[in-house]
Amino acid sequence: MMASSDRPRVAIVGATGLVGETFINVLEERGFPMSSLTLMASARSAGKRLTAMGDEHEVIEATPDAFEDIDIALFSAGGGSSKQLAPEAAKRGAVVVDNSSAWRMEPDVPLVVPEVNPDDALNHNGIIANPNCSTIQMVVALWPLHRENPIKRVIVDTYQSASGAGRLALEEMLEQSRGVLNGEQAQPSAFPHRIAFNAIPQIDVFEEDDYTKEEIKMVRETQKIMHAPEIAVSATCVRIPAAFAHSEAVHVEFTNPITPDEARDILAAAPGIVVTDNPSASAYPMAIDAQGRDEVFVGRIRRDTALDNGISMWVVSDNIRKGAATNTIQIAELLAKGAPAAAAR
Ligand code: L14
Repeated sequence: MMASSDRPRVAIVGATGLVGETFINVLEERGFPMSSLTLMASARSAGKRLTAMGDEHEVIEATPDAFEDIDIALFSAGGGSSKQLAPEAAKRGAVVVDNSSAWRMEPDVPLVVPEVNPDDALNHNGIIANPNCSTIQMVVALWPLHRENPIKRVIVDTYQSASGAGRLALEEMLEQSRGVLNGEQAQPSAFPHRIAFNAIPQIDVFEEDDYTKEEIKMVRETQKIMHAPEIAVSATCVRIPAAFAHSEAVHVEFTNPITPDEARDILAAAPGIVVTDNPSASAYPMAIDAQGRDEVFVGRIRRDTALDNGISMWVVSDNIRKGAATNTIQIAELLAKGAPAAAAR
């Protein structure tokens, strides 16, 4: 890694994707201190030209040797390339912040949400994982509550936007919606069924006990990020035809009594959260308002009638920004600040 006074040389792997494109925008918006930016993608996308920081960049193929002169590599090119290339980049001295699920549950890979466990980012061996989008927005809301009143159990149902499955999936949802309105037959490809005017209770593949991989990720990643394996978590993840931002109905059981007003005050004071909660004015978070924003929006905060010491809430955030690009770049900012453990590598 570079001397802490130097600005890092940054690479984006998967630069042509939805998250890759947002990496560029977020780096630019936040004025991320870097000395160079290299855009990489698979051989298929290499040679494309993209504008970043006001300059035209040619996208180069991500190969092991391409990481020779890179200090921080932001990966969002799918699990396969992360599995293969992240160790190659790390071997060449780069610190990888990886958006895929390939490394998240490895014991020596920190899984970081800066509002929750920033110190974990300093303790890496060259790879840091960015959590799943649905997990990130949930733990941003759970953590400040858990610190005041330990959480025993979380039951969450998600309403996830089409963009989570990538650019082609987003286009499929939009095209299919137009087609269905015109009386055409839908041809599902990115999703297991027609997504237009539907709700699909499957995200990713099915695994043990008939839970999907997305649901299992929410359980395990939440426990790892919060350092709380004792919290029981159950998730049902559902795809809906929203374009951007995931919404979640979160039901939380606490150890001790807590009132909705107490929960609202804790959340309103917590970093990265905006509370929008005025039922009489029909004011609550919605996907269309969260799109393009970096915060986690929380509302519908109320007593959960089915739990002891229970609170129910509605949590919304842009899955491509806080759920992916922004969180990854917040992690890179922790590194660029000259994190002691990172500098000692
Ligand atoms: O684990 O399809 O990072 O909405 C994020 C997007 C899992 C699937 C992850 C989706 C993926 C999810």
